[in-house]
Amino acid sequence: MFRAMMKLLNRTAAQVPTRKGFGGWRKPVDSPHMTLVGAYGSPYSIKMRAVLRYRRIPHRWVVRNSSEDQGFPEAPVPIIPVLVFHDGENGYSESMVDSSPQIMRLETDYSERSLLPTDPVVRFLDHLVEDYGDEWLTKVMYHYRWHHLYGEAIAKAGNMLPLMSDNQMDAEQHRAINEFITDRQMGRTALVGSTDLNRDVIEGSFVRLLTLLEDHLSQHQFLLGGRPARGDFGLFGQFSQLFFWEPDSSLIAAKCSPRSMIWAYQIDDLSSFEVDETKDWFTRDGLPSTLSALLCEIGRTYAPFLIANERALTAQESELICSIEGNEYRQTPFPYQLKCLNWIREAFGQLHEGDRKAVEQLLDGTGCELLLADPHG
Ligand SMILES: N[C@@H](CCC(=O)N[C@@H](CS)C(=O)NCC(=O)O)C(=O)O
Repeated sequence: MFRAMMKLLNRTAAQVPTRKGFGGWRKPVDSPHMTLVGAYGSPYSIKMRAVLRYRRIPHRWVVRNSSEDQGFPEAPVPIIPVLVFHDGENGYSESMVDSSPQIMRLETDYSERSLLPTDPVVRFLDHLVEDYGDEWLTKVMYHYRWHHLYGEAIAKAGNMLPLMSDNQMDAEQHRAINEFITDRQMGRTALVGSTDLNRDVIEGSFVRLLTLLEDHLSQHQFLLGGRPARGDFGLFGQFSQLFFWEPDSSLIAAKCSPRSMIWAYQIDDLSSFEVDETKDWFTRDGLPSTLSALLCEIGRTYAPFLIANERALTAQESELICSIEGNEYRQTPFPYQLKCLNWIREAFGQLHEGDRKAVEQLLDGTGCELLLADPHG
């Protein structure tokens, strides 16, 4: 074994057989349909890269501010990831932001390997799970990266994030950007809810989630059944950071839910996963109790938060206050998350009456039923 390895290592590049060398033929690489501009440390970017890989949509991955990040149409707001559509003639037709609308746009443009469960009721639940991942778990992610208690995590993120766009950056610039990013991000922890007051709520929700996922994943390959759905990617995006970057949360995850960590490695690149019609998504009549446990967790944390956020924004208050698991939770209200709540209500409103009834029954007692109530009705 050792000798075989040494032999391989000693070969010069010219001696290494290539596909061309064997057959005199090289398979053409599909020209990309789109470019995803993102960053390794951005949960939503890693989420979208995983979606493109699973859906087998030919794409380019470009790191924001790297030398390749040039000439793309400007996005409506300066956030990542940006999905840039190619026009088929070496140009670009459009740039769009926000991962959930990006996913839905891909659903209208491509039909193979869809992320939308066939049963409309389960499809609605999947929307809720994705949104919880995107908007609640991001608090957990930000907390374990930037909360003042986690010094090693802060040092790690500060050191690594600047290099993503230029790994040959000189030391002086590296130091300056490290300082800039660290100050800026630590100054924003309260904005997303990572404060001393909210610490128990945020950390408790992470551990409960891991525990229930461990149970779920011991029986099911994906969150919504035998093939991946939007919810898998929503949770995975934040987990890609919490599990594989942040030192403290990664240790907690390995201890509480090793299966979640392996599942996250799988979601990152499902390009070779074959969809098997006999292993489909769940249907409304076959939901396992472990999925209900996830819905209850969403109802314990994200639902009261969303409602309090709406209340505070409507009353033009500068702070939202709610009770989560008996603890007081406070944060500055967030207009984007009111949009999320309205998208949930819109999706619910678009269901046929029988499906709405089924969703109501399934969510009854989970805490998520709060989200369905029409505030004006
Ligand atoms: N709702 C967006 C969120 C995207 C987002 O917040 N991106 C962050 C990085 S992960 C960002 O670019 N923030 C801008 C900033 O920090 O200035 C999505 O689903 O993609």
